[in-house]
Amino acid sequence: MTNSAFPDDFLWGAATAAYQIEGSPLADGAGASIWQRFSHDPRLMAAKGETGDVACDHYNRMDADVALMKAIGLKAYRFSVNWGRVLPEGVGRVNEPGLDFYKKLVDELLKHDIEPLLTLYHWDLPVALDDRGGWLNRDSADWFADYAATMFRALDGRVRKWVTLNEPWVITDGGYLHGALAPGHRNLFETPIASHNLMRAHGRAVEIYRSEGAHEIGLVVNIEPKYPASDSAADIAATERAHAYMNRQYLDAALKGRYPAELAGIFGEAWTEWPAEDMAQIHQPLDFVGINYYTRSVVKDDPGAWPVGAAPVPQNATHTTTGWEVCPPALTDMLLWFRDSYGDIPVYITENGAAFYDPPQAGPDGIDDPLRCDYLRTHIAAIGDAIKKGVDVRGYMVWSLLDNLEWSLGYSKRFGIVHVDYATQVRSPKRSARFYANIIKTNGGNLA
Ligand code: PNW
Repeated sequence: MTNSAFPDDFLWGAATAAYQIEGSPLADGAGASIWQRFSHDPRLMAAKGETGDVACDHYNRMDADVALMKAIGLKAYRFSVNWGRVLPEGVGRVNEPGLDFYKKLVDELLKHDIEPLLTLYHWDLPVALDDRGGWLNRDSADWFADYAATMFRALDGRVRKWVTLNEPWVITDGGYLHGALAPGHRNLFETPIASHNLMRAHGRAVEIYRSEGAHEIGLVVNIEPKYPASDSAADIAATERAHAYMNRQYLDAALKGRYPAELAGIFGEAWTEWPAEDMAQIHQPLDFVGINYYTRSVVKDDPGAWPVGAAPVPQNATHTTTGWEVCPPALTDMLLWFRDSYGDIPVYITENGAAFYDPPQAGPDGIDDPLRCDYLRTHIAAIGDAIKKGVDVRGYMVWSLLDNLEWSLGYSKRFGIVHVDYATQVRSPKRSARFYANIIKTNGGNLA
């Protein structure tokens, strides 16, 4: 069976993030990040004692890792920059050795004909800025704009696709509401403030890009489509609230210049109506939107499920080891919803993938991971269905190239298409890497 849905220049790639793979977080003059502090605090880190100190040692193995990307046939690589490597105090002085690491990475990618997608903020805020209030400080939008301008001046042209933020919802829900992610706060009142300043930072960076840069810039959001558990009015209203909180909060702000009306009810006295100038600042034209898709959620009304009043209803389906339901058709639905709600803006699937229990030992053909192969096949087919229905999807980045530090859950959650033995740092492509290589080679034409 062939699937001709994918355009010839479709960008097949893989994604990672700095703190999850690089290691050497303080090397060569880098300033510490909030993930350095969080992972070293046993009260905060669920996987106690697991840190990004070494991770995949990518900081020292970058050349070999790019060669691995080439061997798989990747056309694109999405990575993030650790802000504090470049600006150890978060603002001001540039640390050239830190910036050099990313210049060399981009050179190496281009040398191998792999298109870089650079994410400016994948969660590692410099502690020097967290000590000044981090994302709760209104000045954070200016700090981020200065950092972004430094990166644009260093790399625009060689990097042609820029991402401001990765997943503002996860940053604030995990980092400021529930405390599961850095900086580990649990404060309803802080949450909408941090969200709003992140979006102001996004808007400022895009605005600066229009004067400093010449290519494309966008925002990456995680979208988890919400389905009602029944057709009762209460469950449908709960579904709308969950959807507004998790999915529309950031897309409506960036693409429509307003927050969903539901947020005032969800946050109650913690909600503020923000000035119109702020909303105009956030509402910048974007060249693309990156969407990270992992799962959907079926929800029911539950007043006890604070603060949204919507509780997930477990489904009889395959689940990943992070507890996420595998549901490819929801990815097609979501892409159609995105186009119908926000218009014909180009979309990249900037993350999609799954953690499963892989066999610990490689067989003669490497690590056999049939569930991950099936996950990739069915989700890529779901994207093909959306393209056939007219959604302008331009690329797909599997999460992740390598097994890596799954944030507070540590190293046991393996998302890689390449296995990493953390004791030896040996990389072994899994069957899914070969499977994906074949998808790339046939431009998605062989999904059987
Ligand atoms: C993303 N959720 O995080 C991140 O961008 C990656 O760094 C991470 O490793 C990957 O997905 C796998 O988790 C998410 O609860 C974390 O909906 C949580 C959610 C979504 C994405």
